Amino acid sequence: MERTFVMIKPDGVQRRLIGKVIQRFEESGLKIVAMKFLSVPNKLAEKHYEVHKGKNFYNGLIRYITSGPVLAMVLEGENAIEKVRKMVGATDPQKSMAGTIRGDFAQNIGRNIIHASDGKETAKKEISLWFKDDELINYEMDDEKWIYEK
Ligand code: IDP
Ligand code: MG
Repeated sequence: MERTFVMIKPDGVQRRLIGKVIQRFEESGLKIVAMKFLSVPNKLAEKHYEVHKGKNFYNGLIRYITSGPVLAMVLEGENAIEKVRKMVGATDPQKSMAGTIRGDFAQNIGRNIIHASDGKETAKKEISLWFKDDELINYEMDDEKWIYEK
């Protein structure tokens, strides 16, 4: 099992898309192991997007992500990192496939409603940046034997 960090960005919250987005993850069989609704402090935003520092969209990106509350979560499942990235779709909603979250709910690269970790290293880093160890809940889902071959 693998864990990944996912965040519904301020535009996703403002557009009341939280329920629809989470429904997709739940229905796919992914398990929620942590969740938190928060206003992102500047420092956290800067750490989260540290790799983009210096790029022309960086300042706008920090303003965007701190512009209103976000829903941060950790999802767990088989191959969860890649699975969630596929469900989220390409960074630019003009290029994301229909059927993906960005493809279905977004129009513009600067307002693409959701974040998801892009690899094992970033997932590990982002989960520990956004959540304390004791905020990650270990538990069994009763339908796991129907989701996975066990
Ligand atoms: P990702 O979110 O799909 O991993 P990244 O390339 O890591 O995409 O970029 C992080 C975020 O920065 C994007 O989700 C988007 O919000 C923003 N971003 C990336 N490229 C641009 C751009 O060219 N203009 C405006 N915002 C951008
Ligand atoms: Mg990224």
